[in-house]
Amino acid sequence: MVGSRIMTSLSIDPQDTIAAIASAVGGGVGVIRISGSDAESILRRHFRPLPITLEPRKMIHGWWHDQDGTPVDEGLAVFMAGPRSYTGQDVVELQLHGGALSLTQSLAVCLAAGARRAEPGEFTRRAFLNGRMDLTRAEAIADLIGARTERALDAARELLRGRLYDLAMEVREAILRIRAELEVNIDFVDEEVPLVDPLGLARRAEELAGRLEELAETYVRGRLVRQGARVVLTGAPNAGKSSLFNALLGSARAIVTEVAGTTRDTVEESIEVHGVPVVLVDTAGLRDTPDRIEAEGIARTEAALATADLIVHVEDVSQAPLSSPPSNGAPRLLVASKADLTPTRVLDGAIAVSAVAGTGLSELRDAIADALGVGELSRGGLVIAHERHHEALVTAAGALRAASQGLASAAPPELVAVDVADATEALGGLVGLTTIEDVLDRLFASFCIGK
Ligand SMILES: Nc1nc2c(ncn2[C@@H]2O[C@H](COP(=O)(O)OP(=O)(O)OP(=O)(O)O)[C@@H](O)[C@H]2O)c(=O)[nH]1
Ligand SMILES: [Mg+2]
Repeated sequence: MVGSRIMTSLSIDPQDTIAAIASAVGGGVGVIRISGSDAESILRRHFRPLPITLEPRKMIHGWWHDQDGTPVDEGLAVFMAGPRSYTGQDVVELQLHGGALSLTQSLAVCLAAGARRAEPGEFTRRAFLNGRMDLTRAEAIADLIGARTERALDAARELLRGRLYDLAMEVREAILRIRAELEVNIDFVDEEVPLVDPLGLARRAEELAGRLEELAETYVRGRLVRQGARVVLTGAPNAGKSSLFNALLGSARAIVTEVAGTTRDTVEESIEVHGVPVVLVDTAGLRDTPDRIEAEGIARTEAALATADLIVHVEDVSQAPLSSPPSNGAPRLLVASKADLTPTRVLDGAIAVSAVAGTGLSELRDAIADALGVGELSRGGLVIAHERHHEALVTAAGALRAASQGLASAAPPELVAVDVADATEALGGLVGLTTIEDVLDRLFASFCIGK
């Protein structure tokens, strides 16, 4: 069956040679990366001058030439012999000038020489398949590149340092020991060999489940830190949404006027709230209107609400009530705006904010973080930021709890062994000891090309 073959990290990736532009184009220096058995011969054919014997990891200065021998660009080349390279194969990296057109021409030379254009994440996939890194570290590399806040970067670094890998392997070892002791009870049940105390094993399984569950609980924060959240501002026309949007952003991005119905289109900007990347969305005030443009804006507000992780509903308490907060199932915060003016009414549970005076903004940020479930994010420390990791931890912990219950209630050891094996397998899958191929397809598809 295509796409569901079980593979292990021992399977060696195909030897065909891949190439890609590995840097963001337009910078001063551009990097082309080539990996595979032809990497060295492509370098020999197209880079001059080159010494007779290439010293691995030593930079050489020269010119990159096309198939007719015409110089394409000047730069540096480095050869890394497999298996001591990023992918575990022979790798060549060229540092050329970063222009989009010249890099594209230089890459075309590699393709004409027989290399294939690399798929997104294909270099890292090869690194994983060749045992250069486990699956969690491969994911860390994409996280590191994509991190939008310092907290997200911290989380990616911890993953890249192998913190999750080490913990998963340590717990897996402990489970394998339980499994071995359980085997004694299965194999020697009718003999004179002393059996292992099932209650002791139950306690150990429970303790391991607790460790995994504690880590799994960090997913609420970790997911937010990695993926961010959408916070949508709503309220009646003139409530002060755009003013608040600008105040949170720290710049006059959205148009503010005293005319009700100023904001037509939704406006989005990224801010950071307690380490979480937040996309803040300003919307058109909700009301019945004959104006076709404003009505289209209101339709867009409704579309924005459908994707909100949190709604911040703004009410001008210097005016009579004009609107009630929309509901779409997302959590809601109430803001009493224009706190510098004399309020005409009290809004229970609302955070008083003045966009003009700048008061109440830090309370609002705290409340947004609380409502999203961020809590106080401490620096460092391992947090679970991937659904795949969360699922594996929850599965392993659940299987351990089941094993523990079985042991405590004197269930047949053969049945307990099944749960123990499930827990081992979940942790093995987490680090990539055994991996389904379509998991790899999905995982590496989210990478950028050249990585
Ligand atoms: N005094 C005072 N006036 C404010 C404050 N916030 C907004 N305003 C005024 O209220 C009016 C409407 O503000 P906007 O931010 O455009 O309101 P809005 O909710 O975006 O309105 P629409 O886009 O029309 O839906 C403007 O005249 C603002 O100057 C505030 O904190 N204090
Ligand atoms: Mg507005």
